[in-house]
Amino acid sequence: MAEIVIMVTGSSGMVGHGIQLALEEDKKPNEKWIFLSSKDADLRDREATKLLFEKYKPTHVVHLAAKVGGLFNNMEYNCDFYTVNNQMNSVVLDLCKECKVQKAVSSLSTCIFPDKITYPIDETMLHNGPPHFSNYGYSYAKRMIDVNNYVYNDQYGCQFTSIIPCNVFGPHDNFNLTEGHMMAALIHKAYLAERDDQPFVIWGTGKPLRQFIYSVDLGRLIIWVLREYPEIEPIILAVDEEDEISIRDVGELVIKAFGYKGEIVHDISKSDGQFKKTASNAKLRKYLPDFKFTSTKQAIEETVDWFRKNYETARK
Ligand code: NAP
Ligand code: GFB
Repeated sequence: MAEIVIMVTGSSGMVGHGIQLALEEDKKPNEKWIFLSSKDADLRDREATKLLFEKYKPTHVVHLAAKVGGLFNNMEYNCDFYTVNNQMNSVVLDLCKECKVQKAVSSLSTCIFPDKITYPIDETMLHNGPPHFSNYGYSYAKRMIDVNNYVYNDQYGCQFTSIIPCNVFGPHDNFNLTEGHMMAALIHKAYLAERDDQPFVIWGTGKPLRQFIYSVDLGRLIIWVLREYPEIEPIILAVDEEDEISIRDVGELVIKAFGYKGEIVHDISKSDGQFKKTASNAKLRKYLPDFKFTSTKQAIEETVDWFRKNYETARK
């Protein structure tokens, strides 16, 4: 069987580690996986990135590298989120074309869908209106990946596709209290609340709703998309709609995982961001009707356990 070389950009992050953990029980003898981080090259630099393609000669690319952040980080740096991601994505996908990569899988996000939309969201709605104001920079850069996938296929026959994960969390996330996503930030806050006997503060009202996918489950699904998914159109990788959960309920699962019995405080001076972005995984279920997601409760417990053991070295 022909060897395939899979180059994963942005693999030192949370989702990249999810793939590596998932591969531990799903290796194939003819697959050679190359895991890259920004230390290998700044993917905004075409010449440096071209050297990586020449060195590894990938037949497949999983493009995860991105400037990524939570609501509050996005609100403050929309220009950076747009320019950095747009530069990286253009360089990587054009080199995939130039180096005749057989298949490329990039990542979008359910937060980039139109803000005014009907629910549940599905893959056909991606460009049906402007995204939420809080992260329009990131959203438009990510939507251009989808446009790139179609124009490279139309003109060059490239097989480029993308995944649309809901909110992801897990080991190796960015636990920084202001830059990070909510789940990672709440885990860090609960750690400090327990250690320093201080209140556990949830920003906003706690009423917004989110779907959460565990990074290891997402890793399993990305491996499947790379190996089996045949379409150019993106595919939503989200837990079932009925597993959508409020921020407040997530906070309660987090402090329960720590055994913290102290006070929960809501800082309503902070924004709630999007109220909901309920996404349908019907397309995924059509392909993988029996896929089993890790429960959010169990995934939180495993991530809290990881964070306690790795507090000194975790990104925070
Ligand atoms: P992450 O933990 O922040 O990792 C980001 C990765 O990108 C790191 O490996 C980082 O390398 C690399 N990177 C950043 N800038 C780079 C540059 N200029 N050149 C080369 N590499 C660069 O992010 P993540 O949460 O794993 O997200 C991975 C992908 O999933 C992203 O495309 C993101 O949009 C998508 N996604 C994430 C979520 C979520 O909730 N986290 C939801 C939906 C989609 P260093 O470690 O060397 O800095
Ligand atoms: O994960 P998050 O920052 O981003 O979640 P989004 C924000 C929601 O969690 C808001 C509440 O309702 C916040 O009020 N929240 C409560 C907190 N406590 C905290 C906290 O300590 N930190 C944070 N960050 N939020 C992101 C997009 O939207 O979704 C990104 O901005 C990305 O681009 C990501 O795509 C997946 O889920 O609102």
